Formats: sequence, C-alpha cells, structure tokens
Amino acid sequence: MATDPSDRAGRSPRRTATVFAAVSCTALTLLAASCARGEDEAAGEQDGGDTAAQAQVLDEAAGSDETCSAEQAGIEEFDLKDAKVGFSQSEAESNPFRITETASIEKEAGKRGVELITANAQSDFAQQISDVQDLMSQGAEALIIAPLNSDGWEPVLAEAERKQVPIVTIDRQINGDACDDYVTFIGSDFVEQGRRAADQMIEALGGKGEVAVLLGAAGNNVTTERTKGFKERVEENAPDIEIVFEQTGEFTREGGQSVTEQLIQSNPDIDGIYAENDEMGIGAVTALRGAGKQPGDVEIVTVDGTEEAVQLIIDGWIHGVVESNPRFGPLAFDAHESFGKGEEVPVELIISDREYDADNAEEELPNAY
Ligand code: GYE
Repeated sequence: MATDPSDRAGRSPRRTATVFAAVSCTALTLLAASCARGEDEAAGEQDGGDTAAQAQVLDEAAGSDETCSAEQAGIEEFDLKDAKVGFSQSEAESNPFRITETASIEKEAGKRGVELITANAQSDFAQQISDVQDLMSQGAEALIIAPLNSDGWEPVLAEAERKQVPIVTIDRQINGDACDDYVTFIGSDFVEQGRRAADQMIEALGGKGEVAVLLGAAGNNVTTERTKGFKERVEENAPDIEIVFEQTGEFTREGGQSVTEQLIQSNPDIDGIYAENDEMGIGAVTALRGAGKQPGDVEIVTVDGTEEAVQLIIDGWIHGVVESNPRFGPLAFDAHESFGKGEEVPVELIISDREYDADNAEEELPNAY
C-alpha cells in the first residue's frame, strides 16, 4: 500500500482493520479472535483456548484509520516464530483481570511455540520501566506491554527504537506517537464503557439519586476515560442523579472496601456506587455487608466481568457489569506477526465488550473470568 513517506503512520481507509481481521482468519488460522469461529466454539477450553464467547472480538467500526508497517516504523521485518517476545505486566496478579491477561499471553506464546520472557511490576511504575529494559537486555526482539501509567515511557521508547524492538501495548495506552513509538494499542473503548455503566446506573436508580464514584488508579487513560464517559452520560440523560462522592480505590479490592467504609460514614444514604473495576466493586460489597446493608440497598455498577462480580449480580449485590475482556494473547501475537511480515497493522485495535445484568448473569457466568 502506497504511503506518504513524510507520514510514518500512513493513513489508509477504514477497511484496514477488516484486512487485518481477514489475514488473522485465513493466514494465521491460530485462534484469530476477530473471526466468527463456529468450529472453535466446541473446542473451547479443551485445547486450552477460549471459547468463541470468551475470545476478544474486534470492533471493526471503532479504532483508528492509521496503520503502521515495519517499513514505516524503520524496523526490519522478522519472523515472529523465531523471535523472543517480552511481556511486561503492570499490576499484581491478584486481580482476575491480570491473571487472565497474563495466562492468555502465555497460552498464545505456547501455542505458537514462541519463546516468551515475562516480568510483573506489581504496580510500581519505576519497576516497570526497569522490567522492560531488562526484557530488552535479555534479548526480547518484540514487546507486549500492559502499561501501568500512560506517561513516562521515554527511556523505554528510546531504547526500543535504538534496538529496533516493536512494541504492542495492551489494555492501557502509552502516550507517544503511533508507529514511531509503538506499533499498536489493543484494548477497549473506555469512554464507551463509562457510558454503558452510566446507562445501567440510570436504569437501576430510575434516573434519580445520589451516586459515588470509586475511581481507578490515577495516571492512566482507563481511569480518565471511564470517568469521562460515565459523567457525561449521567449529565446528558439523568439530571436528577447527582455525583456526591469521588475517590480512588486504586483498582484494588482493599482500596474499594476502605473508600466505601469512608463513604458510608459521610453519606450513609448513598443510592448508587459506580466502581471503575470489579475488584473495587467487590470491596464495596464487603464494606456494605459490614455496615449491615442488604443486597439492593445500594445499586452497584462495575467494569470487568470477573466471575466473582457476575456471581454478585446473581446474589443481588451488583446491578450490572460492563465487560473489559483481558484475553489479549491472540490479537497481540497476530499484531506482532503481521507487523513482522511487513503488513500494515492498524495503530489502534478496539475490541467490543459484553455486558452482564440480572437477565443474563446466570447464563453468562461461564464466560466470566
Ligand atoms: O479494568 C482493571 C485493571 O487497565 C483495563 O486495569 C485495565 C483495568 C482493568 O486494574 O481491573
């Protein structure tokens, strides 16, 4: 595809995402998440893969029209099969989102016979920077990074450029120049997740009441965007819902619990809690239980889709959950494989997320993680 050499992230029509998906389905046969895979549906867990209902699915109408190729990025083409891949995980693997994400990357590397080296920064950003530098010193030729923070990546980006190591970021964004600094970002539309959480809250409260927001950790685009989408939608569609409390629970269960304990002190009659991930929502339920509240006294809406949160919908404690699917292995390796072959990869690959509520929680529980 002809691109303007002055524009390293060459523009191409929307169909690029479709091309990427088509390549994934035909050439790469390996568990392309973007395919309608009837034949895989039954296979599912048996071969260690995800069922069709669990796998990530690309939202082809979303994402960027820009693409990145090895040529545009100034990186030599490579065969992913022979490459050593480094994976840097951001947060501790106590959150099922992180456990499932790491397992998905490891499983996919195993399926493809690709050598994988990994590190976990345990929510310490300085640690993550040195983790990724270590992965490169250990010979990683391609990187998959789940960034803790969105800013502050300059030392890693400079070294990756010097060593010609392509970077695929998953689940949070690295702020930088697409194609110059990283090949692609794969993740959800977080503003849309916030809007959908707001829709659930508005429905749960009949459009009226006082709501608290348990914010995610600061310093990343996920928290900012989940907050923005939620607030905008409430403002637009539910003028009688007031957001009266906002505090970070750091995306952890303990954080969600302790912030909710404070919330109950200052606002004992709170009507709703929007927790920006399931772990904080589960912590909120523990706090509410401790305060003698009953299921349904406070309407809770969360984001992620963990088994425990979906079970809490069945138990009546959580009203609804917007999914954020962490099974990035297939798409992340597809992206590196295509890039290595010299193909154009969209600089943003947006996945579509499901939603859980009382109507489907029981039936969908097996798809939760
Ligand atoms: O929702 C949360 C985790 O970045 C999308 O981070 C991810 C979020 C996820 O702590 O559970």
